[in-house]
Amino acid sequence: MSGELSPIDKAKFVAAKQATEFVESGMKVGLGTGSTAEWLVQCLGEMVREEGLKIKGVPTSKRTALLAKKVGIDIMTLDEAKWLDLTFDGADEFDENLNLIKGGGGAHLHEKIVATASDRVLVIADASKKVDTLGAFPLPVEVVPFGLSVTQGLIAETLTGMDVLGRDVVLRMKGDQPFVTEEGNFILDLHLKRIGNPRQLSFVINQIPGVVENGLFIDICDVVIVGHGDGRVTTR
Ligand code: ABF
Repeated sequence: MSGELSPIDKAKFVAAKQATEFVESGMKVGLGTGSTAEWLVQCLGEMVREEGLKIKGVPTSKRTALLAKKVGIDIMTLDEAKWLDLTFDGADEFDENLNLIKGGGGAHLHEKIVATASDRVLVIADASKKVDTLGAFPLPVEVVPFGLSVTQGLIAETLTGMDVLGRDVVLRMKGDQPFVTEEGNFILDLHLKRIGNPRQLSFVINQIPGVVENGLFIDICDVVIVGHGDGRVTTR
């Protein structure tokens, strides 16, 4: 499956491959979204087809659901599963406390609900996602379309009192239209450059009416499996 890969894809693949060691037959498994999570879904599919692994997957996006079905993984909804043994997902950034920024793919709402309903959350990432301080990657915030400009203004105002370096709040676009999430909402990307207190920021942003969920994952991730371009894997 790994063939001739670029260093970045090799890093994602080896992290995903290593992560499969945490899976056992009979488990209900959350399946994240993004290119790294897709490597994991491919690896799990291979184990289902060739080793008889029996799992039920709960996908966090339509894209992941399609891939899971294609590679032979049985899927169910989170409501059918009720609780999960394990969730695997990617990240846009992680710090030494295993706090994350997610949502670059626009799926962080489902990802956070699924991760919160899991006994363990394993993040798989290439080494470039490790940062000393979160915030270089713009923080995604899912908001309802109603009153968008008011919500946008309230977020910008709230940021003036926060320990951040940048304060631009930008509506995510797809072509000339706003990007729409699977829940029919919009995404505001917060260009903060540095987030001094992620826990406080996450709490404060989620108090604003119109905000559905932000992409900071605080105290949710249990392990990060880091792949490197030379094929090494390290665990944090
Ligand atoms: C999902 O995919 C998102 O939360 C995150 O934004 C993104 C990471 O994508 P990739 O693995 O392609 O870098 O996990």
